[in-house]
Amino acid sequence: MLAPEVAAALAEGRPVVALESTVITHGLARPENLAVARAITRAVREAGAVPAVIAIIRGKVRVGLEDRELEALAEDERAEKASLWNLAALVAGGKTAGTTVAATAHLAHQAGIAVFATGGTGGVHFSPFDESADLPALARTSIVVVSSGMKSILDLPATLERLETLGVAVVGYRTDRLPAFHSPESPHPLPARVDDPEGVAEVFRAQQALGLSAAVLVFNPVSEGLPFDQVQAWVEAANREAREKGIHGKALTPYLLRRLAELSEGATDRANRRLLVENARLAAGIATALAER
Ligand code: PSU
Ligand code: MN
Repeated sequence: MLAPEVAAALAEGRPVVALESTVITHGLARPENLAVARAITRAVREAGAVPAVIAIIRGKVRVGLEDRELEALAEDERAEKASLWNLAALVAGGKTAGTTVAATAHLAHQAGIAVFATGGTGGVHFSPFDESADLPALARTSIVVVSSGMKSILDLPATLERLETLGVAVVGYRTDRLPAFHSPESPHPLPARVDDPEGVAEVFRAQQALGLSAAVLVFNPVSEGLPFDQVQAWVEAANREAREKGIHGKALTPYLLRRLAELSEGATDRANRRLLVENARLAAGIATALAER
């Protein structure tokens, strides 16, 4: 299950960063997804940590993929999306799947990895009763998760309220407000702020010393993002179109992301790629800070 390189780093107390794979199988279009996946793993290495892409390959939990396995996963159009409600069945059935934040956080923690980078987490949708399993998973998994906010198609204030209810530790990285994925700033205030990787490591150590088992969710704003109001307007337009065309369920997110890319003439895709690399780099810094004591 553990790649030899990852196992060796963990055994020696060297920094390791877990990476989710639903962004590769479902979040980005082919063949751009492979280039981005490679850019993310490279960013982790350049920042001095070992990348561990987590995925389900033919029924096996894999923590750390070789480049040719990453390539096969990125090209696999039949790869499924593993969250917690189908993870065991995918493993038992010998399937191949990208893992969501919920599944990746669980598997990373099980493997002994303390830091995990993603683009955006799931959250509370506008349609009633559609809430990501990412939220309760973060509530019970002791791990640092670096993201640039929730997917821009979500109900942001409702998601923040839910994080508070669930007791997930939330910190802004060099920001007092919730970043909104493609956009570095929303109007929604955060409960805490840290300004360097060592500060995040201190919060995680305090969380553990307090006996709190929830994740520390670090919100890292994208460096060159899009204006918040502009992205919101595109999201509303794309949602309206999806309703008119009767698109819903599993097809909705890919449809919305593709429409956002079209409406923004590729700017949302560029921001997505940038924030994934930046989050990987920050996660490597946090993993290094945690390993240094
Ligand atoms: N954000 C994106 N694209 C994605 C995801 C998040 O911009 O593909 C993925 C993440 O893996 C996240 C998952 O954990 O979607 C949440 O899915 P759901 O809402 O079905 O739980
Ligand atoms: Mn859902």
